[in-house]
Amino acid sequence: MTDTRPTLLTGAAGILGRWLRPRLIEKYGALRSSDVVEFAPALPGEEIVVADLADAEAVDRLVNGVGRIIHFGGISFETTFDRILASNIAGTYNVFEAARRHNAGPVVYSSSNHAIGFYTRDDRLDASVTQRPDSLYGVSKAFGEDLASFFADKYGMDIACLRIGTARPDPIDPRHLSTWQSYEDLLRMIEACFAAPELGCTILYGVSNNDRSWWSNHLAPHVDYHPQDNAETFAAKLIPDGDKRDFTDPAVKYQGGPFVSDGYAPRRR
Ligand code: 15L
Repeated sequence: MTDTRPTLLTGAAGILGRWLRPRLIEKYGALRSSDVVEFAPALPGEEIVVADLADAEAVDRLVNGVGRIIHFGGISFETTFDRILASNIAGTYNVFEAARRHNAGPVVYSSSNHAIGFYTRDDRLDASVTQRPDSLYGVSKAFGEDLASFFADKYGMDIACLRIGTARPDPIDPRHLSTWQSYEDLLRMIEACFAAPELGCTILYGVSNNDRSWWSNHLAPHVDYHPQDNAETFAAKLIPDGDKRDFTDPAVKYQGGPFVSDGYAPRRR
């Protein structure tokens, strides 16, 4: 049966959130949009709620009464552990726990490729690989995935964790030839998650149909995702003379790119 409760989007003032809002309203109707910062104006069919995800009571009020949840809120870059702890670790726990209490969901959660960023560009990954986070930010996403697994196994919740590569209008860096996910394909992935008969805890790679992709979603056939875009269209522009980068540079060697090389200090024997 179709869920007529409003859909909740966290992180609604962010770049992805702003792009998604009108499209989610068009697809699912009433939308409750939330962020820690004020934003305006509300679109027709939209209710805006300013809430700090680290505040469990505020999140409880936010989640009360909603159906589908798109949890894209939190910090999306590397920063101090205190900030990551409040925003991403406590924040994601508060969202999942409120969803459990209020019988809300399914949940689509923005994990990140940085949960597996220490695999190299020669590795080919599916959802069965062990997490290899490349940053405290990546650790928080790995935690969110583990939390999703726990809530699915223990309480029967449906949560899709999207290991989003690089969601942006166009690829602008050679790394993006592997990691890019167009906004339209990201929306297709969200819709496919909500259309799935059951998710349990499903790990998906948020990536377009890139010739140079490192990632496969073959372990999630229950999510009918058919990406339409391919970063290869931009290859001639991004690497006109072929890929001449230094493949021993950690920012190139590892899938997480600059998140790996930031502060990188390998063991010396
Ligand atoms: C992410 O998880 C970040 O939020 C985003 O800003 C990009 O850096 C992206 O990963 C990426 O790896 O390109």
